[in-house]
Amino acid sequence: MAIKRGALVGCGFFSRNHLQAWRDLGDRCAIVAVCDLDPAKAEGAALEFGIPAHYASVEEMLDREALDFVDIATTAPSHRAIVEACARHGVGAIVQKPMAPTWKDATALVVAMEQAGRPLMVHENFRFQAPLLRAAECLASGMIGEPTWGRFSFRTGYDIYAGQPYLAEVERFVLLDLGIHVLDVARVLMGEADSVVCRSQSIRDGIRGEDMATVMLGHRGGATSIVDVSYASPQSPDPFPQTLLHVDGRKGSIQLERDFHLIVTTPAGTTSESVAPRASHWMSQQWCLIQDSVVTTQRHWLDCLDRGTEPATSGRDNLKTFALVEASYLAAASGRRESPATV
Ligand code: NAD
Ligand code: 89V
Repeated sequence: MAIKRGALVGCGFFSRNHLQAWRDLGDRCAIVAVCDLDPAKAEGAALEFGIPAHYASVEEMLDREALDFVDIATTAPSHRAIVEACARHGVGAIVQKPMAPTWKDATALVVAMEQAGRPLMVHENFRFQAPLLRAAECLASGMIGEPTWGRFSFRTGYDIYAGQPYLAEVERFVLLDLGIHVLDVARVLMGEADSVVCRSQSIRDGIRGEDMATVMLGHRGGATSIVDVSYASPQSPDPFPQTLLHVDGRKGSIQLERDFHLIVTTPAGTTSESVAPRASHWMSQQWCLIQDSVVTTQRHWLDCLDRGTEPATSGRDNLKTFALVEASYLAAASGRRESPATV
């Protein structure tokens, strides 16, 4: 397969993980340009990662570079315009979550890429985390039978505002930033949901949006699940950034506990295994769960480009997760059970 030529837009906090991961995948792709509205950030990333070109304008980059894909690591308000620019230039894109700040923008950017006939993947990396891949594999094997109930929980007091200060300013906060990851995991493990109940809370002083939310999903097969997310849960030790889960099935259960401890109960007995992520030299102890999943996510994108197949977290697929976020906001406001939009 030919080496894929990519460009990264948005050289901020999280982009380093993307650039490190593309470097790990360097036998399959080359990042040939970076872009940031702040030219110093673009130049700094280009220098550090040995990337030949840097730009302050996406349009200029798309005009000048011959690209197989663009990796969009900017924050959500810019995603629609950048994806639409990629669509106009006939270039595929992988875009960070959340795909957009609103349902309207999210659907528009998916349609733009579909009309251009180019691939679009959302960089939704939680379902690609090693422990969650293993839990999904156990469930899919049928060893605990059909899932009947699940709890997917991400609660932390970790100071996320230090790295991502913009999160304090957003009106739609924890459901869109973090709930979107965990709702996606619930979809993958339990199947599609057709009813949503939600309560949200704003706990921390000085933030604009909600930093705690509890969602109850009714899944089409009859199962129920709880997705609870919180950035306002001080604790020690803090499991950040682990998602913990418990799934009951007709024949057993799966529990993912702190420190990557997976416990599976089946009619044959109970087993436990460590499902820790792989850590490589550029990863930090705290973030390696996520950093390792960035490599897995980006590898999946390259696999799909090479094979011409639809990514598991395509724009169209991620709209189904986005619909759960929208329904959660609606349910929190109305106090009623809401139905997610059909995608
Ligand atoms: P950031 O603000 O640190 O960086 C974003 C960069 O994009 C900035 O340097 C900004 O100048 C640049 N930018 C904005 N609009 C642009 C445009 N139109 N053209 C070129 N450059 C532009 O943000 P961040 O914390 O790195 O987050 C980026 C994205 O990554 C967000 O969507 C966030 O939700 C996501 N994120 C995902 C994870 C994860 O685990 N999946 C973790 C952290 C952040
Ligand atoms: O995914 C995110 O954007 C991050 C974090 C992993 C900390 O939740 O906010």
